[in-house]
Amino acid sequence: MGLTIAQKIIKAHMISGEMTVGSEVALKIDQTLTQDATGTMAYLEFETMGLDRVKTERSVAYIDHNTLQSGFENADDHRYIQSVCKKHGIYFSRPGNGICHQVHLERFGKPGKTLIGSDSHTPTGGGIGMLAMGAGGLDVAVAMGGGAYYITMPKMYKVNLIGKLNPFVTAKDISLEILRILSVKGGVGAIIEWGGEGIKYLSVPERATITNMGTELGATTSIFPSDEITKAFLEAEGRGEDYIELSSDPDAVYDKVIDIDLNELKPLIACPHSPDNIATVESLKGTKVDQVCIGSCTNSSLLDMLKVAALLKGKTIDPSVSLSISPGSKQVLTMLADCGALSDILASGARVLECACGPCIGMGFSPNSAGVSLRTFNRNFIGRSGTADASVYLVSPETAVAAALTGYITDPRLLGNMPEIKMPESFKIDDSAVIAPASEAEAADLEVLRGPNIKPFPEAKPQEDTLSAELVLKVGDNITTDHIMPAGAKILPYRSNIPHLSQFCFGVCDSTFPERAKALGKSIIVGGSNYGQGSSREHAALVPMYLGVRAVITKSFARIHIANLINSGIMPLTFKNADDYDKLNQGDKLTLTNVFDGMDKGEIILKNETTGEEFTLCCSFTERQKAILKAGSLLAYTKVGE
Ligand code: MIC
Ligand code: SF4
Repeated sequence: MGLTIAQKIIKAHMISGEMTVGSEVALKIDQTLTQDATGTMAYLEFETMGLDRVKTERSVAYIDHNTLQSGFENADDHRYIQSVCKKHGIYFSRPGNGICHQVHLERFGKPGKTLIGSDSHTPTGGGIGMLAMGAGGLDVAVAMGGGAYYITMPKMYKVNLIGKLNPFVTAKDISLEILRILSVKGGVGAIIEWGGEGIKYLSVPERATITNMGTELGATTSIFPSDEITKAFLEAEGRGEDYIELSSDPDAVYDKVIDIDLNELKPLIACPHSPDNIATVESLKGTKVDQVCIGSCTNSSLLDMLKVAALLKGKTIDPSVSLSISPGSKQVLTMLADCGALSDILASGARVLECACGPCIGMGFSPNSAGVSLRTFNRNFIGRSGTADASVYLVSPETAVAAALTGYITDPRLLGNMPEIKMPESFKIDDSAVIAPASEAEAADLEVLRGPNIKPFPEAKPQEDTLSAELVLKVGDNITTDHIMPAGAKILPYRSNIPHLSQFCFGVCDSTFPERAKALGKSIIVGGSNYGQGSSREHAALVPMYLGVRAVITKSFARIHIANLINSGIMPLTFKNADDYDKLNQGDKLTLTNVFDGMDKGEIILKNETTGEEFTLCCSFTERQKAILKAGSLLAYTKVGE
């Protein structure tokens, strides 16, 4: 039987396990990336495990999320990360050099290699044929130390692109179309391979937009073949030697095949507050817009920015709209400046922000009260922009420009002819903002610089055979890690200070949660389906653990979050019968007995002491996961194993 692209890479990197859907496989990881919002914790974990030099082929630490320095906290964390990188063999991409995924694609990614990153949009690397996955910081720390990365062997989906996109219809619209078809949980447990005739018209940045947003489907990752287009991109980056050809076998077998006819596709828009709440732009025409943001790891490539500049050239944005543009990398910004496109952007009245995540994670540029914001980003979860009552819509750069010019949601096809964009044959290469680590000999004497914002890890408690605890919080379907552990300018600087962060846990759902959970000392959370979707932030597990949460019971979980829960010693359990969800209420006293025996059997009995009812909960822990839960956390387990 033939293999898919992902199966070929998995096979070449498999340390143990079997390529049977649902079973655990351990993978050798070639490259890692971190960003600063998850990185500080990941490097603290790396140090705690007593690891010395990284064992990967390439590990890079990016500073792109917490670039707002309104106090000492972020600056101290940057300094910590820079010093830890120098000592332990990690390349350090300075603030201003760009968004991790954009820079990694430009400078470091390689087809056929494995990459894990402490950021959920790491699958951006799938645009050049990498097996690139988001992971919790602790898993990235382990991989940096040479340890395996464990995944549940996913199903294989194939999306065939038929035909060619019409003008003003873009890769972003393809991403929104697949979200319309599959929803935010439609990709859970699957790797999505993109193919068909239509891919030959898609450049690497366009492919990367699609694999980036595959994260919103809940997919393990998304991947394109590595072909002549990949080769041309790598050559333009001066990295022709990194190219290898990669495609699926003609007789590869897929669990699901979806066709998308590009000729039929229209400009699409994701409405508040979920990336799969899709409508056509046409159907929302005339909606007043207050703010437009162009950038983020989804749409900040040179190609995106040149299109935006060409559409803005000679025009002025509507006086009622505030427009921000964040180029994805220093390379993009420099090339925009060199060719004059940056002047066209500035002349239109846009505000140019630094090459960073910025508004995407609520680090500045929050909309006005009840404002409407159109963003080329990948997430529009409630409150993420920093304004609780804002309505955020996700669109392509072309649709964003149409709104900035008119002040209303406008079909970009009404902008006239799409100017022809010529991509340069080679990109401007300047890696001076990437600082190489010290040699092993020099590293021994180097000091790691820590600021006062770095607080000790919360101590995890081993799971017990009987768990009696109160149901402290009951939430619904599709709870994101932004609900569990919000981000934004006021909270993000405290990513290395769990006690401080804990005050904001579940703030958008119930601001009394932290206090109530702390008072109980031991508690259980109940959720609906796809619990923990979105960001990879392990803080969404570490903080509940700090607050005493011992188990989370749901209809289903998102992939990265379930791993983060186990790593933090919290038991993820699912209802055997989904209707039992309705039989539990906040405040109920719950007991799980014979937990250890139940872990082995895959079924644990839950007794609701308040109502007297009993239900069966399911779990499928591997031996390694059971040992982690019994030790209390992955860190404790790793130490025990020493
Ligand atoms: C996000 O887009 O939500 C983030 C911020 O990049 C996160 C990482 C984080 O929370 O630090 C992600 O996608 O994993
Ligand atoms: Fe940064 Fe936004 Fe991309 Fe997350 S989704 S990495 S916050 S640009």
